[in-house]
Amino acid sequence: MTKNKKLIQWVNDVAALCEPEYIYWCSGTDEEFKEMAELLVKKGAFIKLNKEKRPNSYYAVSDPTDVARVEDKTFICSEREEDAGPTNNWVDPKDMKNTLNGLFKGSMHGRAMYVIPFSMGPIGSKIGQIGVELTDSPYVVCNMKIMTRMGPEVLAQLGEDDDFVQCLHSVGHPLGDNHQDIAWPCNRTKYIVHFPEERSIWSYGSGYGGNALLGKKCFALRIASAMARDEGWLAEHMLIVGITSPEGVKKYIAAAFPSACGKTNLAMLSSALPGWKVECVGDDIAWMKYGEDGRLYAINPENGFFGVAPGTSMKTNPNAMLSMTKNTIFTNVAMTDDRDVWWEGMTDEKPAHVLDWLRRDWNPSLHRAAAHPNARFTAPAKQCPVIDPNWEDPAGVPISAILFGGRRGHVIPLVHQSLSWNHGVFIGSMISSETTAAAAGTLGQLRHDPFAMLPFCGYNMGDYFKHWIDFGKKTSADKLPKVFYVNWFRKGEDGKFMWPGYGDNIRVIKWIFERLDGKENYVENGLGLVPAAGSIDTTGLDIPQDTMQKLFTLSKEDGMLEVDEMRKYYALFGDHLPEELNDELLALEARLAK
Ligand code: O2Y
Ligand code: MN
Repeated sequence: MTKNKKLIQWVNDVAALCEPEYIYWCSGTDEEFKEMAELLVKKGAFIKLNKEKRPNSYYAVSDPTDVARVEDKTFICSEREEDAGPTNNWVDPKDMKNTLNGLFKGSMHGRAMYVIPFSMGPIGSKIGQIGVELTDSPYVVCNMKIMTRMGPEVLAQLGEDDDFVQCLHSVGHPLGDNHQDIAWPCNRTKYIVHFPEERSIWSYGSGYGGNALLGKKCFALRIASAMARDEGWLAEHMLIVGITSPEGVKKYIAAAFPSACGKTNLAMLSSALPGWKVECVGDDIAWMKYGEDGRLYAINPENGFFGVAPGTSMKTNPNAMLSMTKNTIFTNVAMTDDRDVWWEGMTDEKPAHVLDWLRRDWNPSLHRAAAHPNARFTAPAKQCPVIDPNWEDPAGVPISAILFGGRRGHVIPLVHQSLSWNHGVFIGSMISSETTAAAAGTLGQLRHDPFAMLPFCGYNMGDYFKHWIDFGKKTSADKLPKVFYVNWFRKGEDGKFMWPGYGDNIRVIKWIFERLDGKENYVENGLGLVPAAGSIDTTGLDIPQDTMQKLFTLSKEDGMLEVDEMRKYYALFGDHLPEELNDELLALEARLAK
């Protein structure tokens, strides 16, 4: 157990509120995972997959109403509304606590309350943080075991008086005398609530993904971004990769893309260019602090991948496929007749029969998907064949470049480099992307997603921009990472993607690598520095030169429309918009007008 007084008090207070049948302190061992998984098998919540094909792996399907993050039910309840800002839902914290106390009262009746002590980041890392999740969901316990470092070592690290992030979760489905449990308990009423000043999270009604695995989006991004603002570091929605050139030079890159824009694919990229190697530190979240040498160091706070299954295959992401061969939980995919998993895009040929994610018989003649588009695999990061040797270095890895990107069919070039740090912050604030199935809501609509943090910033986005501007002043310009914007998704007149993407993205990374070494391989267009003609290595690629050219064209008219749109967007932030960003907008307008 623990001697931490705040933890003991909090566990007692929550137990008094939620009235669970008993309290269980998780050890985080492999044996516990197996016991918990077997319990879920008995409840009908897990199916054990074929042990010859997927050892120690399980299959779950959720309630059809509980399949994605619920952004409209996600709240940042800061003391002042202004501190949540115009991009977050806000309710007065006292009112929200009243609502939540009502909902959580007795919400764990008939269930265990699991205490999950977890570390985000290698235990003992100065960049890492500790949290404790209290949950009534054994599915969450199993997933947290994969996604975080969990168990008594964390409690030992915590000490008697240390603070930790309080993460309270209930599926909101108490069991009364006459109520049988169901495979995926949840509640139509959902609240994902953050109290940034208290560093606490209350999540009610959902058992799925980022709504329920509270170490991930709720803690590692929303609460951590507020901590990072207060303490002078960065908590970002970024993958981290190590890139080694054929000459054996290695550099680390962090990259922010909106949800389901291929972060996991880039994080594990298998290079189309001989001699180039990509190794994965993390696929979703980066925490970054300055080291004593003035450079920026990043850790992956997570211990596993919660990746999108549909579209993942041995062609698109072999390393992800190989990461999930064992010890993996699959949610909302389809199950084959020999108790393995399948999803759209996994194989060229579709299986003749599967059970779909709604447990219905499915065959290829039915014109509907067998897996939910946001179906997920939860797999240990250490199983990734290209996991970076330094991925658990408590000191982090030194970051040489930051990439921003989005899913943009038009206008935004394949790659461009910022002209300065402040201009880099400007292009991060400029990200907009077509929406995907990762969050509940309409698909395919263009929305602003600055720094890919729109759903994840735990405070006023205008202040977040300012934090980035100020952050760049804390070291010398030569030590700051260089900033780039990439767009793999530009389409031609025929509506097809012009760039092949996936393993060929290494060609763009190679250009970036050369820029980091100071190669003069660029020209200026209005947006920033773009590759000079012929400076992207297209060896072995069947791509016409005029397509390569079109990947970088920017008409004055399109550029000016972007400026107008950004001006409207910036107006949302009022006084909170740093003047440096307004200056960058005016400078862009002037460059385009030339
Ligand atoms: O959390 C979910 O339910 C799906 S969304 C997600 C999952 C893993 C990594 N990133 C995301 C995201 O929305 O960015
Ligand atoms: Mn993400």
